[in-house]
Amino acid sequence: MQVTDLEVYGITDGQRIKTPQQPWRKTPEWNKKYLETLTEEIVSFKPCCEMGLSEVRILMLGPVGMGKSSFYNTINSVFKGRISQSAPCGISANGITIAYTPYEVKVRSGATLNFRLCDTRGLEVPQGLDILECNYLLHGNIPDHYEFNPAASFCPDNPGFVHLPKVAEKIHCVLFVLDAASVSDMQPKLVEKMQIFQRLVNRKGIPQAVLLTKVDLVCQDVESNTSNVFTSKNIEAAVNKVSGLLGLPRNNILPVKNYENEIELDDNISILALLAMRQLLYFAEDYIQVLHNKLKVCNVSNKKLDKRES
Ligand SMILES: Nc1nc2c(ncn2[C@@H]2O[C@H](COP(=O)(O)OP(=O)(O)O)[C@@H](O)[C@H]2O)c(=O)[nH]1
Ligand SMILES: [Mg+2]
Repeated sequence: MQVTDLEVYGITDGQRIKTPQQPWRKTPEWNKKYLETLTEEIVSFKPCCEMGLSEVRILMLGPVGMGKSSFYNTINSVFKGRISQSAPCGISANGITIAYTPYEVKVRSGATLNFRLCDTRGLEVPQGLDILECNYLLHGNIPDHYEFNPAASFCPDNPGFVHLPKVAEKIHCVLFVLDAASVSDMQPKLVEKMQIFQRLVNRKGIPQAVLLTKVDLVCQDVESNTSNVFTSKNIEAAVNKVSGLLGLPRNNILPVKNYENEIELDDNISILALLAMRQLLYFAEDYIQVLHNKLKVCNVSNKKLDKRES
């Protein structure tokens, strides 16, 4: 007998149970304590105070309907302690989101957390956000709440163009949002557009990650319990696929299941969303550290130049 695939089952009380699979990404045990730990870490997140930066901006980019606005709603729900839908979401031909909105997240006491999830117009081909607009967004030139005009690109002549953006108005991490169900048959033109955007983000040295939404739609085990996400072969395959497609390390691909049908919070959905959120804050924090070090070097060399000139 040649064994090519072996699954081991145990029998308990006459029921057939499957032995647990090895996770493809390890995390501590998912329970209330872990949820509290993640929550506290995110609440206590503080970007570099030496640079006078009190909050970081994470820009969500991706095609319409992928779950960008829903991700903000999910994170906001976790901290609000109830399902919340402040960002309009749903399905519409050209997308429901047309404005640049840096959403804040508040805890129950009313305190605001030190990051903003920036929602914006979808990335469509041939329409949608264009590369120049993306550049202005990254650079902080586009004012908060600006409504994109599908008939004309944003340009420096637009009223409200921020000519000298502060570090706090720039983007500190880019989050490409894709849904797990559609990654296997993405339009080549769309992939190409995303890669062009990626090159721009890379050139600016801004960290990037991918949020892989709707994991409940590609695996029944995950649909029935979100905590199965890191043992699901389908989700692992989707993560590998996106990692190859966009040339990013696998730990930059963050699976989530957004709140969309639920009317009560679910600890497992919340834990997965917070794991993604914490990772994004780590990326932004590392970037700001690099910026800070660069500024220090620039200041030292400027001082040397000043001395030589005087
Ligand atoms: N099943 C499922 N549906 C989702 C998930 N995230 C978002 N959706 C649904 O996908 C649709 C589009 O979401 P939306 O947040 O408006 O996408 P956006 O255009 O990227 O902002 C909505 O009907 C959501 O309810 C998810 O994780 N699972
Ligand atoms: Mg939206």
